[in-house]
Amino acid sequence: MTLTSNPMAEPYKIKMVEPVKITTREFREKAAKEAGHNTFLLRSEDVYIDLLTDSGTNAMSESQWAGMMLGDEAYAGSKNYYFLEKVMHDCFGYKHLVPTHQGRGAENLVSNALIKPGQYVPGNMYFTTTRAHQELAGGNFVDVIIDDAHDPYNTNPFKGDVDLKKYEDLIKRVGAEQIAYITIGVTVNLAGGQPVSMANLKAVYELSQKHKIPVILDATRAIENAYFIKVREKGYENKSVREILREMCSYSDGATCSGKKDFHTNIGGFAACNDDAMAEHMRSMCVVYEGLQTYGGMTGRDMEAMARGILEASEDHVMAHRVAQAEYLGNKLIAAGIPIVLPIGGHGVFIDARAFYSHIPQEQYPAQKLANDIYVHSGVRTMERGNVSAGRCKETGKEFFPKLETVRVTIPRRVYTQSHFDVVADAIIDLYKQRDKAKGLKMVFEPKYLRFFQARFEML
Ligand code: PLI
Repeated sequence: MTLTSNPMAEPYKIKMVEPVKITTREFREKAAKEAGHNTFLLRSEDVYIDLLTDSGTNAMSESQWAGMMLGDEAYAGSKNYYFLEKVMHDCFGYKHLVPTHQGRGAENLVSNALIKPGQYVPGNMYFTTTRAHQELAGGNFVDVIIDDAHDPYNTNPFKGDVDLKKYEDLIKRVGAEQIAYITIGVTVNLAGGQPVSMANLKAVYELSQKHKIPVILDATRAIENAYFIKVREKGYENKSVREILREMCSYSDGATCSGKKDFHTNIGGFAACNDDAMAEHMRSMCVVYEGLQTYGGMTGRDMEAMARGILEASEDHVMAHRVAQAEYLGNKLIAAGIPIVLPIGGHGVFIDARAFYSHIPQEQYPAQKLANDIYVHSGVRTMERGNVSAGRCKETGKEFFPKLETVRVTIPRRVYTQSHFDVVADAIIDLYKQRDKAKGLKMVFEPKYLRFFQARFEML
């Protein structure tokens, strides 16, 4: 291993800074009300420390910025596309690359290529945009993650694993030909950033091959997952993150990927696969929805930054630092008795809002309220990942009431330092001491799709 003795010490130095605004509680109360108590509707300039998401909020390196100056902005056949294609092939191993504007563009292409209306799409817990595209294409999502994933305090190191029995039962119940494909999120965002083991990926692939069911990875945070395999799964400790990543992808037929996370970029994504016919279908959809098949909604400079970012992020010490930051924040909260999802995830810390605000029923959106309160208390922005994010059942129209009702304290890459995390931890700990005073919310505006982005609430 090439890790420094303290992985928490930043493996970079700071060359440019962005000032942040410090506001009063009164200011933030007004801002929160105007935003309908939804942190997605706050203005970024009114936020002190922005831990809403790690999506597109990363700091690029000097190499990435230098690469931006080498953008070949040709409509067709940009040299940056061919570089990205080579890097994707070397690191992920898939034969075909279809670039997209971001991850959900790729999800649209894959869903359209593989789903026939009425078919089932099993997955290891849903992700919001992924399930939305599967449903829009006429598919029915079925959760086949292990039960441990729904228990915030279960410390299984690979809580993202697929439950093979649940998967096999689905195959028996509906027939393999009624299953469009299986999606495997690596890592599983809504379970708390939990990884999938190599043994499980291999077993799922073998079972799927037996039944001719394609396996599609959601490779959005696959590099993080590869790092977790390195440090948690026996036999992988001496392999590099890049070697592990290649092996993970070898147990799949294709992938969707948001380029806005692991790759240290601010925009972009791709779909990838090995099958020629699937690639052809996705390319023809790409030109309709994304852009030409050699840019898919990205500029040449975006593709260059992404390719360089993939190479950077897949270095062992880079992921070690990232995971150490999440652990630092998580361990501070655990030490103060704050209920968080265990083990601490890769891209952030997930607070168990049902335990934090145990007096607020789930129909009054405790996680939404906690995200609101953290902002009002400290200027720190986080995100609800619970009942609001889960939405409603397509058939019954009823809310899902997921077991995990969390607030995600998400860590953008290379943006914040240890003292920022101290401020965040202190704010959450302080709020926990006054938790009994909090009241729930009622939803007063609910959009049709992906409601958590735009829903509005009033205080009860
Ligand atoms: O935001 P996109 O369209 O580039 O990617 C969608 C997407 C797909 N899969 C997973 C696991 C995601 O986490 C994801 C986006 N996540 C966001 C925006 C987040 O805040 O986690």
